[in-house]
Amino acid sequence: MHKNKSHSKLNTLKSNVEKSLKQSIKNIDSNTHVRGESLYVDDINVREGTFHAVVFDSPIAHGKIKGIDYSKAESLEGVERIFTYKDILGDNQIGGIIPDEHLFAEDEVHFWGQPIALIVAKTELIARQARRLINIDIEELPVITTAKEAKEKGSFINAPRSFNLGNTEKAFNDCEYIFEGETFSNGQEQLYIEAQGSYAEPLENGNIKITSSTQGPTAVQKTAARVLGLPMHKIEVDVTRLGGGFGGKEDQATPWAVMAALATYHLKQSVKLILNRHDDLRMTGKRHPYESTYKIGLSKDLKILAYEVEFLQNSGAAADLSPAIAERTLFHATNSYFVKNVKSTVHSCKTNLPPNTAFRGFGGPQGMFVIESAIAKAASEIGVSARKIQEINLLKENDEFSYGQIAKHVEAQNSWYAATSIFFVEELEQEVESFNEKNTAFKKGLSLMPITFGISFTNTPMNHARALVHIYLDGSVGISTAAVEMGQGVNTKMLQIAAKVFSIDKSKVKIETTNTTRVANTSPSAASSTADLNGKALLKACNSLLDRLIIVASEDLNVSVESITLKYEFVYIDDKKTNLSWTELISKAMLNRVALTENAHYATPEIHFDKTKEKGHPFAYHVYGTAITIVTVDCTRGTYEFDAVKIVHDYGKSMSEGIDLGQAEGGLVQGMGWMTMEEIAYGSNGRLLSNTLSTYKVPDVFSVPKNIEILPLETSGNEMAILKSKAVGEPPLMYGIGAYFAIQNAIKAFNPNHQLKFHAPITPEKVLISLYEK
Ligand code: LUZ
Ligand code: MOS
Repeated sequence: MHKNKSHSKLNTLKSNVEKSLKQSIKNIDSNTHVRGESLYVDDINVREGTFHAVVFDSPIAHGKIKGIDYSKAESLEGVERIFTYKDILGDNQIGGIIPDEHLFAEDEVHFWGQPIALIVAKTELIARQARRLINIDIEELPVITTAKEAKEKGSFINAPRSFNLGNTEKAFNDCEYIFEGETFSNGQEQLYIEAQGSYAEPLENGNIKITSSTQGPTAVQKTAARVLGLPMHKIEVDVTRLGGGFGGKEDQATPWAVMAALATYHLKQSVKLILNRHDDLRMTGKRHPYESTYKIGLSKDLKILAYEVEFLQNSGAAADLSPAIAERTLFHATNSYFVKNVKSTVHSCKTNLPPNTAFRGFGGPQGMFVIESAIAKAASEIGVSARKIQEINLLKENDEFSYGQIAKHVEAQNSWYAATSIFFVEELEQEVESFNEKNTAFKKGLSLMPITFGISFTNTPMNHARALVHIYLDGSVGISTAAVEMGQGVNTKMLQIAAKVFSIDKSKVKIETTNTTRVANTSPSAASSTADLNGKALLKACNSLLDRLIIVASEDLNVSVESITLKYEFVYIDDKKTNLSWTELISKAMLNRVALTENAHYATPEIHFDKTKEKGHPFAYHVYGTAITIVTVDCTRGTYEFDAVKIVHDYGKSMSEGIDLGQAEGGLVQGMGWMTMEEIAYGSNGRLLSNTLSTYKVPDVFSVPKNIEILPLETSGNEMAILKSKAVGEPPLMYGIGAYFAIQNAIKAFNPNHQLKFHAPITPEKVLISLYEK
């Protein structure tokens, strides 16, 4: 075997990664974060006399409101006013994709935690005390909490969608093996460290400024204008930064911002509305739980010939982003595999849960879990390793996705073979096997998880961005884009782009807040696309300014434009340094009355999608990778610890290795949490039971893998990505799916009678039951 060679290659790669990490730029926010100086909504200096607001919400999941008595609450000392739907001058409507959601409930409530009124008082404490004094009389109506029940009762958000390729019915006739089954994956709480919040202030002439912890400033502006009955230009939305979003603030930061703005409009005084953790957990939607059924057919040589899948998405009580999320589930239903015959359908099922919403991966992980389950089932029944089926079916160049896009620059096999060879998977498998032979109380399990994730908003018209660049007369630079910094490091990437184009020190570049008056009509920071879209717009703006400055320099130095370059804050002629510095060049440009401001627009080229045919080319490119996960299960207790996760990830040509590694590690662990320990529970009455951090457990330092190794795939990158550095926000989350199957393999090693179940998360309780199942 090539054991030694492979191990020395691994060591070389690891030391290369360490070297590039040392040289890699540090997150520009790291100093203020560590010192506690970063400004979130709740840190902004408020005006004197600012009011504080608390939301009064539905105490049941479905009912008719018979009457509400606010009188006791209103008469509490310090309560200024209580706002309901009756105070709305525009539309009581916040639905984005489908107009099906009220800001404040009118006659009916549809989920536990649905906002009914806003209590505005001198302090938050008084508003909370007032909330307890409100008496509501509601007639209870039947409650639906599961997608299956909704489907049986015909309760849907919209019509189902289907992506189809080839002819599955015919293909099943040619299959040697056919397996069917059911899967369930639960929801997931975004659990941003900073809860939802907003601060609204009155400006002159009835204008309002909202500071919001939102991924989508334009959505806040648009919705506030609609609810208040104002033109959009009267609403300014500003975002400093977010303490995490994870999708939970793509759509669902909006209501709190609009409520604060509504109160500000009426009171002509600033109003702050910050949810506490308990209110946030109860009132906001989460990742969608999915109940799915599949049928998979394989040939004798383990080619997947046909795959049928039906997804039941638990959408909650209103559409929110559910239709878009359902669509992305279909886009990723076959994960990293080429399947010639696919029939996939998704139903967005309307239930009495808070409207479920975006969460890192956006329906993709739910789709991938089902095909990985189908493969695990087939492997177990046929008696081969899942790895074999996965490997044989990996996507290749020019394969067709079910949605018509032809796969180009495919790295599915490259990342797979890189991971299996660099990390020597056969040796790892042997170690697991020999451990399992020697031990009875503990068993190990290993799994592989390839990922393929499409980059672009699936809704083509959303793939655009703008950047506004000012060079000030002292040579310092200010940059505005639509990118929202939520801890992912996008501001650092934006700064790198400007510093690189102008060849100036990063201390000369400032990234401004995200503000709708500077950059308008924006898409949210989402879909892993923020750095690509905003970065490409910024690159364009900076390059236009650079062209202009080069002309100034060439005229000043009396040489041709072609001979001029800017390097390390000096002008060079044919690679020879001149005495003309960046700062002097800017002064000369000012004297010559050259514009030092530029605004540029970028729209992703080549992409399109036809929803009437469900075919097209929706993605700019795909991100690939492969994870190897090894777990040890304690067979007495049902608990488990992850020995290692070893990944080869396709970063393209990373522009910020440290930031990208942080995204990859964070995504992995978040995905593992979804698959293993994060258990959302609702009562049959629709009440959230996992409503505290003691009953909803997310990964901590004790539950992360003991060893995480993430190596970059050697690749030339992709031109559609910013500086060839591929999108990294969401794809790594899906490596976490491997955790489920690693645990399942360990259970099988202990209990050969175990009938595979695909019901995530695979909590220690479920593991224990499976270990001793007869
Ligand atoms: N948001 C969105 C997303 O509106 N469209 C998308 O395609 C998407 N994908 C991932 C995450 N958020
Ligand atoms: Mo999203 S799930 O807000 O990229």
